[in-house]
Amino acid sequence: MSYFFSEIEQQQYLDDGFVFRESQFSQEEIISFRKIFEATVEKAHSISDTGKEYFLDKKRFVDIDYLTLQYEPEPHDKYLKVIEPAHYLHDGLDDITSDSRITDPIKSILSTNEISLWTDKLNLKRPKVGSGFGWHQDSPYWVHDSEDVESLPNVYICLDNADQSNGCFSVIKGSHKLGCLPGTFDNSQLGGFYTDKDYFNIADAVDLVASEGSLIFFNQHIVHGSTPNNSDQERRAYIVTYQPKDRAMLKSRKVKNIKIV
Ligand SMILES: O=C(O)CCC(=O)C(=O)O
Repeated sequence: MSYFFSEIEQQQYLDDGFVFRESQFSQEEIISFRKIFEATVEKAHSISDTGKEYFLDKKRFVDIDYLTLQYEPEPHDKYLKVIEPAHYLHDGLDDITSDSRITDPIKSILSTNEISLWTDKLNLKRPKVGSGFGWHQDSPYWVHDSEDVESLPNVYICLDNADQSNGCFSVIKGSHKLGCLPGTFDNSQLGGFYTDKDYFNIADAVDLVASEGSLIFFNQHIVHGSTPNNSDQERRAYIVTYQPKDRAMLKSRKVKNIKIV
């Protein structure tokens, strides 16, 4: 079975900057993914004390070797928000990143059969405490470290049903065509990473209401974000970014080619 993009999807990716595939994994697989996700979170908590703590805009971060843990802002600063890169903490994540339902469409986007990992992260967004992600692009974070920022497609794997109430993923349709956009200037430390709202059209925002097991393939330049999780439901996501084979990963500068299955 292969899962490459159809011509229509290929065109959609070019035109809109994303392709949404509903319910790609079975209930059993989702349960197994969640177990891996939560074991990874537990592992991250268990080693957090060994890392170097710092604060940016009052948000707490911990670096442990190549790993960065980002915590929710106060008063929820005991809760993890993001773990990146996550695959160091659990071997089970390797099976997910090499699953052909995920990698075939990435191969379609990159027009190559051989790919490697750029980075991967777990976004936790816990019930009632999970904060949002302001509108931003990923490319400005990566442009100085990647040898080719044009070749870094992402996939967002939905581990829970998500809608507006728990902060589903949202994109500005078509904004990937604008390339790397200017950040905001508000004297904060992280402001430069949020996209200046004068450079995109908020009317083009699409909330990607998704059921668990859905996949969202999205371009590294697309402006995206999400609102806080004010509900009592989880909204967990695993986001993986790929590149052509034999290229160094974002943080470690090691190469992690994806095995061909
Ligand atoms: O998890 C989300 O809703 C957004 C994540 C995101 O924008 C990011 O990790 O760059």
